Amino acid sequence: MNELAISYDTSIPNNVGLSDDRRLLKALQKWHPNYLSWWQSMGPEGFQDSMVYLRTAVGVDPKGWAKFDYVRMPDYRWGILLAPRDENRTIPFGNHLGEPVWQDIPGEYRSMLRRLVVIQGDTEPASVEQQRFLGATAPSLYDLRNLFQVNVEEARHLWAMVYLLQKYFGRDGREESEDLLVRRSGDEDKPRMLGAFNESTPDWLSFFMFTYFTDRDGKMQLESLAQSGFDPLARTTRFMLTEEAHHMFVGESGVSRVIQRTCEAMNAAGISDPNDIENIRALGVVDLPTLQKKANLHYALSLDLFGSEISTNAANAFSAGIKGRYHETKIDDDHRLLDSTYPVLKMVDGKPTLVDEPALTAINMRLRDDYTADADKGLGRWNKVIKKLGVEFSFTLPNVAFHRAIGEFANIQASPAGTIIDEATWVANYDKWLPSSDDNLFITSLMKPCHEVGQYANWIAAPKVPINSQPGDFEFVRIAA
Ligand code: BYC
Ligand code: FE
Ligand code: FE
Repeated sequence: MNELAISYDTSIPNNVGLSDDRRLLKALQKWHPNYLSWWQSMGPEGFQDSMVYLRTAVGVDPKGWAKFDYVRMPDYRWGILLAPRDENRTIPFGNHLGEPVWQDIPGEYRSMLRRLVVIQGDTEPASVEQQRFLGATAPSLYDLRNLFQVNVEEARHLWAMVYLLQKYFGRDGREESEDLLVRRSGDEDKPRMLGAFNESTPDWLSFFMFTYFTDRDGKMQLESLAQSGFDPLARTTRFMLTEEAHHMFVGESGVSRVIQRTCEAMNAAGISDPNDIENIRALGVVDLPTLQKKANLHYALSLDLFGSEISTNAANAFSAGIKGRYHETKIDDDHRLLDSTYPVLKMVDGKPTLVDEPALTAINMRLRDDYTADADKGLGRWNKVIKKLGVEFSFTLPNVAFHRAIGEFANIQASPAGTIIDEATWVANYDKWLPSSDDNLFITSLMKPCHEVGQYANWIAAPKVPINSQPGDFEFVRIAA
């Protein structure tokens, strides 16, 4: 079988030989209508009959894996695609270091793997649910198309995890697959599993911040799972990462375009003080301090997705060879972490302090540090846009102790600068650090659809980067009447 090509000989495009595995094919075909009814009821609201200029994966060859064409979203070909198999691959870390990777699940690690696959799978449809009302207020057809591109691909990521569950976890896997369609983002009785995926994504600034910060947690987690000794998981997540890059691009370029528009409007109006909020807002653009507050919120929510700084779950998954570290094979150490340490930020005598801890239990902390470094780079690029336009302002990531719900800092309050503060100080200041109800009202007031070809809402600049060489005035969505 040519793993680089996709077969279309069943209703589910795939490069996993589905037509030779009747049992699995049957299980997936049984799940498929339930999936479609989830998409119809919880996927993008409206636009289901519109023709959207979408990228569809048609192979896994890094040199050319996608084609672009107009598709109605319900007709999108959600496929099962795994990166090509490397016959000589060995487990790159943990107690089984150097052994050939597993093509099947070792019995002793079954429940650990199942939990990780289910958690990963849960986040994908959750994000689609969170974003389902955004189409109505899209600032352009270009942005509308990008939203739907992200949505169909997150839904494909659900397929990726459901494939693993149904192929390798038997009856349990089939039950978990059904449950993935039952939980709902933000639902009181059946919420999604992780905190950030039960928050709402009420406006386009949230969407851009989410795809910048939260999809980047996705990248880090998928990179760690891409190292897995369970080869089907590694290969699945590797291909997901190919799609993931676009999601973070949508976030980074989206925020960048908002910044650009704000600075240009300030310059045109002769406003130099970025804190002259009232006059800046009167121009119908988003003041930079409000964007910083949005970034504070989404960064803090995303940090929570790394779990506790010290975690035996993470240590066990590493030792078992199930979940590695970011760029595991490029790290210069023993890849077993038997007696090394890692500096962990902990509360000591009421102050955040770096303490050396066994590296094995500090895996989550390490990944979170790698995430922070990765996330910080985009802020540097945003700041360049501001500087170039001559405005004096720069974005900074808040301290990791700020506004946390998981781990060392869950029970304290800290300022964005990282000073531990009492409850009264927090209450007196949080509207300065996080979007206030006034800020949200203002943002909501800007969220009017701009669905004219080649037009962009006043608060966002036209894009610089085309989609598949199509410029900003291309008809990215043909909206059905
Ligand atoms: N919310 O040992 P601990 C993506 C629970 S995003 C609620 O500290 P562990 C995407 C934890 O479950 C990537 N509960 O943590 C992005 C545990 O509970 P149990 C998604 C939380 O297990 C955008 C207890 O606290 N993928 O793809 O080392 C759009 C103690 O846990 C949270 C993954 O996350 C929380 N935030 O690490 C679309 C990869 N944090 O089991 C998609 C798979 C912790 O004791 N998941 N808890 O009842 C994992 O690797 C790990 O489960 C976590 C947590 C990193 C999430
Ligand atoms: Fe995803
Ligand atoms: Fe994503």
